[in-house]
Amino acid sequence: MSRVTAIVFAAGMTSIAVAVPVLVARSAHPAAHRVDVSVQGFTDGKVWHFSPRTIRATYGDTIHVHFEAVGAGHGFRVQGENVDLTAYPGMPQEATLVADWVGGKEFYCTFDCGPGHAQMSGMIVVTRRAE
Ligand SMILES: [Cu+2]
Repeated sequence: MSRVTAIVFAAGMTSIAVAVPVLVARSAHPAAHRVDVSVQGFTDGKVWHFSPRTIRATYGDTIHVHFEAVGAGHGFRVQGENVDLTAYPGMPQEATLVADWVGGKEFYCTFDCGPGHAQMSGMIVVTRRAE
């Protein structure tokens, strides 16, 4: 091995030695999580509401929604997302969506469940993933 070849080889090995730990450290960043949320739409005679009213996730998370209707049929649609469920008492529904935005997106009832129907909304709040 000539001296020049040895220097080039050494420089190459050094850059690999630097690059590999950086790449490993990068992939060790917190991975996206699965957020499981059980949402209930309530019609209890006085109050129409979702529980919880706020779903929190971090950017990139997969949100798995288990949606149950209590007291009457209820809908669960998420603004701008391909999620549109209708559940009836005893017949829960499931949906999965990826939190690929930062900020709030409203979810709301799409089933005419009674006088409190218009009050039935909530928010999915997605925060930035830490660098
Ligand atoms: Cu409704």
